[in-house]
Amino acid sequence: MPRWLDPKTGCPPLLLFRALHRALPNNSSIVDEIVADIPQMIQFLFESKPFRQYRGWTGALGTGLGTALGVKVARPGDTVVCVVGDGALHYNPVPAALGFAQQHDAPILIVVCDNRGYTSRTWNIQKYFAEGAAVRTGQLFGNVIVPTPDYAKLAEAYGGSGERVETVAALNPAIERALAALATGHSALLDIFVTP
Ligand SMILES: Cc1ncc(C[n+]2csc(CCOP(=O)(O)OP(=O)(O)O)c2C)c(N)n1
Repeated sequence: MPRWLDPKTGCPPLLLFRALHRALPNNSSIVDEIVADIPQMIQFLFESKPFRQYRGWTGALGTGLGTALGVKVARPGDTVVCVVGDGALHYNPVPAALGFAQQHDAPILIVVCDNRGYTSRTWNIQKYFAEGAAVRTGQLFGNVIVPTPDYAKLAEAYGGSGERVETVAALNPAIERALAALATGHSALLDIFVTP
C-alpha cells in the first residue's frame, strides 16, 4: 500500500491543532471549513489564546477560502488562517482565491487537514448503512481522494509557499516556515496528512 493511502500515515489532529495554537500569534483569525476534526480543533486550537473564530462554511462547502480572504481584507493586521478539509478544498475556487491573495497583497495561511478523503461521509455510511454493500466490500466510492494531489503546488503557482507534512516531527518547522512566508507577504499552504 502506498504511504499516502495508509490511514495510519500522518499526524493525529490534536497534535496539529496544538502545534498551531502554540505557533500562531494572539492576533490570529481562524476560518475553518472542516468536518471530522472539529472537536479536536475546538479543544486544542482555541485552547487559551484569544483567536477570532469564523466558521467558513454554511452547509454548502466551498466558501472557506473566500471567507478567509474577506477577513484578511477587513483585518489586514491579523494572521489569517484557513483550516480546510481536503474534501472541502475541492469545492473552493482555489485558483481565484490564491490569485486574489497574490494580486491584492492579502496573504493567508491555508492549512489542509488532509485525511485523503471525505471521512465524515464514510462515518455516515458506516453508521446508517452498516449492513450495506459499501461497508461489506470496503468499496466507498467517491469517499476516498486518490491519488492524493500535491496541494502544495497550488500555492506555488500563485507565488506562495507550499509544503506537505506527513509526520509529527515535521509539523513545527513547517509551520514556522509558513509563518515566515506570510511575514514576507506570501500566502502559504500546508498540506498536513492527518490520521482519520
Ligand atoms: C456543496 C456541497 N456538496 C456536498 C456536501 C456534502 N459534504 C458534507 S461534508 C463533505 C466531505 C468534506 O470532506 P473533508 O473536507 O475532507 O472533511 P472530512 O469529512 O474528511 O472531515 C461533503 C462532501 C456539502 N456539504 N456541500
